[in-house]
Parts: sequence; C-alpha cells; structure tokens
Amino acid sequence: MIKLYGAPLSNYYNMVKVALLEKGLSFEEVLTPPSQDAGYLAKSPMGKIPCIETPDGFLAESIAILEYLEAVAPSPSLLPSNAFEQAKVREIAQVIELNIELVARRGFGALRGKPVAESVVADLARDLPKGCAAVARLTQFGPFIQGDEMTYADIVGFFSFILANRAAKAVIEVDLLALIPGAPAWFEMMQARPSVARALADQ
Ligand SMILES: N[C@@H](CCC(=O)N[C@@H](CS)C(=O)NCC(=O)O)C(=O)O
Repeated sequence: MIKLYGAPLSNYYNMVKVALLEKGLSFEEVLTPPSQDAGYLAKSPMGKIPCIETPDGFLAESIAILEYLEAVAPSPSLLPSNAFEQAKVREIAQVIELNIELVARRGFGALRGKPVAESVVADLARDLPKGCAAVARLTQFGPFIQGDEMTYADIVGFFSFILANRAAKAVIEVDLLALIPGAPAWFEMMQARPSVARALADQ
C-alpha cells in the first residue's frame, strides 16, 4: 500500500491525496512535517512534503508523484489519451506551479500575519497577473481546465490557487481568479468535488 508522507495543511500534500482518492487507491497517511533531518532527507531529497513510499522506493515532487500514480493506476485517468493533450496537461500544471504557486508563496507570510517586504509586494504585483494571463491562454474550462474530463491540471490548479489567491488578496489586494475568465466557477466546482471537499475537511 502507498504511504503518503506530509501534512493536510500543505497544498502540495493535498494534490497527491486528491489524486489517490480520485483513483480509489488505498493509502496510509503518515503525518510528517517538512524536515532537514537525515532520515527524512533520505525519503524526500529537499526535505519537503509530500513524498510517497511505493513498493519500489520513495518519491518526491508532486507532479512526478501524480505521473507515477497515473502509470501504476491508469483508471480512472487523470490524463487525456492523446499525447499532445497529455503534454498540455503537463504544460499547464508546470505553468501554474512556476508562475502562480511559487510566486505567491513568497507572500505566504502574510497569511500568518507576518510583514511582507516591499520588494516581494512589487514582485507579486508584477508577476502574478502575468502568470494569470498565461493560465487564461492555456485553459478552456469546459468545465475542467482541459475540457470535459478532469485531469491532474485541475488538482494542481485548485490547490495552487487556493493559497495563492489568499496571499494575493492579502498582499496586493488582487483576486487572481477574477483575472482568468471561467476560473471562479471552475474553482467552486472543484471545491465541491467529494475528493477535494474531503481533503479540505481533513485540514
Ligand atoms: N515542488 C514540491 C514543493 C513541495 C513544497 O514546497 N512543500 C512545502 C509544504 S506545502 C514544504 O515542504 N515546505 C518546506 C520547505 O520548503 O522546506 C512538490 O511539488 O512537491
């Protein structure tokens, strides 16, 4: 059985947890904080959460884990069958991680009441609208990001935007979802999905 290491407050942890739930795979949650201890670094090389333990060893990096789950449990699928459409899912997930999640993450201190440096405020104000414009160019919301089937881009997208938007509202007073046509309704739909609702309730 797959073991999922991490904590329910982590948006990345929830990406993997929701994929496991969607696929109906049995898994055990092992509550673990991020850690630089040698024991945990042997499992997750940057000491980050999540990582998973598989029959073949440990695996970190959420998108790599999602790809692994897709390979070992292809049904129900979180990727389209067409090679180009599959690559598009990967493109969108990466664009969201690099240009929304990781940019907004620099302002996450605001969510814990910490001051955010002026340079970070300026970076978020410049880069987040640019990232949202890229996401808008890539998404269809029909009703899912890539059309009528849910893919892992929806999972990465939902758990990236949930925190990024809180940080954007707190730091630059911008609603990121409002910058992407169709995104507010998609976000509501994803939030109501049983797997996502369970991960949020478990927090
Ligand atoms: N690229 C990683 C990011 C994971 C990540 O940043 N996790 C956060 C928790 S949400 C963490 O472990 N932070 C601790 C740290 O950066 O040392 C992934 O895709 O899994």
